[in-house]
Amino acid sequence: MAIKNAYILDLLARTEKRNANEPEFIQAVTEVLSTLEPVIEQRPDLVEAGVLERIVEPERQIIFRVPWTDDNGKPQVNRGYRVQFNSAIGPYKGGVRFHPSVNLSIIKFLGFEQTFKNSLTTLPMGGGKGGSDFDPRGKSDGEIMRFCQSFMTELCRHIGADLDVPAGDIGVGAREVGYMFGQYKRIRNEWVGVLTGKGIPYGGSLARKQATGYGLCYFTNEMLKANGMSFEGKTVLVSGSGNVAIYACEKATEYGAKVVAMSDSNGYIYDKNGIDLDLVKQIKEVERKRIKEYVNVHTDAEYHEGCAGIWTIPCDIALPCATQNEINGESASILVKNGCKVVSEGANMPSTPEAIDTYLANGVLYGPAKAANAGGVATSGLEMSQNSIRMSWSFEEVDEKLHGIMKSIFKACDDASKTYGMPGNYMAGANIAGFIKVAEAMKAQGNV
Ligand code: NDP
Ligand code: 2IT
Repeated sequence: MAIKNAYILDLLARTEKRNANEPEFIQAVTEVLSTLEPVIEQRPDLVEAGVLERIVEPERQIIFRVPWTDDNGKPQVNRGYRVQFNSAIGPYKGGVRFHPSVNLSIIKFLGFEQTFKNSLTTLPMGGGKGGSDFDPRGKSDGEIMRFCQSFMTELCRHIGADLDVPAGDIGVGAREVGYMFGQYKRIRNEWVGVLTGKGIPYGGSLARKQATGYGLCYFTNEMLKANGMSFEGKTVLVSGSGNVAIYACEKATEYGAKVVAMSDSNGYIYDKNGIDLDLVKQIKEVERKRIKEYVNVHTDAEYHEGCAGIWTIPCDIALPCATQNEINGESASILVKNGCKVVSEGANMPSTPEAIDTYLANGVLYGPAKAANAGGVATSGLEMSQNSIRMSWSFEEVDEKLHGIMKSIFKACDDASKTYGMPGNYMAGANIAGFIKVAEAMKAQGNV
């Protein structure tokens, strides 16, 4: 979207200058600021309070050395990050990503997005994100444990149940959260809900594992309903085959859709009969192998090398659930040409700006990440509540709360898009609704 407001253009230029060489962070900031023009015009008080200048600057950025020893006894070193972005409405909250691509730009874009996403959940959580350029692929269980322990040995002094509560993200699931939780408890000598996504026997919440994928489908279902559509009988593409992708596939199938493709960072599978999700779970969750193993069992399915090819398969609905910028302008155009009507984001920022322009120009229903994938962190919020009251709720109770939250997130996006003159633009609606709550809190708390 072209930005016209002179104040926003100037702020963006200053932000770009201050954060040179951080393309993902600038991309996320540009997207949000480009949709805030109508709010800024109506709310000069927020500009006067310096809310925008402050909201694009993280409150605190921590970068640290993570030394660990591999199975051959050789010293290894990675870089750890925690960016505590915004605590206006609650303790910093957000996942930890272990992937070789991790750098400060990626952690800052994720922390920035998290601030607005967490605001949309209706729960009192600020925004934060962390991670490391450690590559978990091909590492033994012992190496993963030693890495997680070393990472937490440093991180533990910066986090706390009422201060900053990390969770999982790419490369960090229940196994890694378990090792980090154990190390925190040992060093700090206290049992508190300092991480979410924990295992069920030690304070984890039922339905947290399913929450991001299920939540994505709950949100998408609301968006479809509001536009006279449904999942029933639709052909769906789900990229990725990790935590978010697997449970998005499960719920979309439950809603009557047929998921025909999934992927990992090496390639994608196409099964015209519909994905056999039990097999995908076995390959990815149990055996931790590559998605191409799928065609050894289903010999009539196809495997293709490369990630982008998945978007060339004709579909009604695309659910990108792998990583940032996985759909570019070219892939978006192919999706549209093949009749895709809906793109709803499980991953964080999976669509490039050119891809988003293509959706909006072609009337594709677009569910933006910070709203559509907020079910994961919302359920993390429910895990924090359960830990605080020292209770655990049933799967059904948590799932019902999650469903209610996703409905209210869709309504907030829809209402804001209408109030600010952009009906059906849920990206603008999500940014505006998420922003206003944080901005009001920041203004009320003074220039801190
Ligand atoms: P997982 O590690 O469980 O799965 C990630 C999946 O994406 C894997 O299939 C992985 O393939 C693939 N992938 C990762 N990086 C790339 C890449 N550079 N190119 C292509 N494929 C890639 O992570 P999650 O499922 O938890 O996370 C997926 C996305 O959802 C991320 O964007 C994350 O930020 C977002 N998200 C996660 C939430 C959660 O609760 N977990 C909540 C909200 C958003 P491979 O195995 O080959 O690496
Ligand atoms: O991007 C995200 O929202 C997550 N990775 C989940 C964060 C959380 O704290 O559960």
